[in-house]
Amino acid sequence: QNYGASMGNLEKVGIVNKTKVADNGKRLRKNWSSSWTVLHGGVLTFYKDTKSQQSGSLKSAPSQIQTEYTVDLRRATICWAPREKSSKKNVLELKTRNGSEYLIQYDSESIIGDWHKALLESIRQLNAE
Ligand code: I3S
Repeated sequence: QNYGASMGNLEKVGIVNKTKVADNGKRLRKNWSSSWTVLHGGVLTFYKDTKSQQSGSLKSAPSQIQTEYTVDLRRATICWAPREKSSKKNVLELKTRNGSEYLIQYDSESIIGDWHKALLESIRQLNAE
């Protein structure tokens, strides 16, 4: 995969904190970690913990950077998480059509606000197709 060549089509990329909280409708125990995160073509991809990747090698080829979660945004919903979902600030709640749920968080309000807008826009475009 030529990462450089695909950059032109990227809708958004950055680091966020995330935890999966449900899988197929089943509650999961929270496990917050930071991830390189890519929004592209109606799919949100979280890559494995940036800390473990730094202790490995940042020089590793993109093919060696492991995907943690791939989230199909078709018929997903995104909103600010209700206060009871987390004690953290600036938390987004992403729910997929097949009953998976993720919390996405970043201390900077402008950064998480940009993710919110980008995810809303991506979901809106998928709904319009
Ligand atoms: O919703 P919870 O159970 O209060 O979530 C917290 C726990 O996941 C906690 O880990 P333990 O399961 O080891 O207690 C995490 O360290 C916290 O970050 C979680 O709460 P927040 O409010 O940070 O999402």
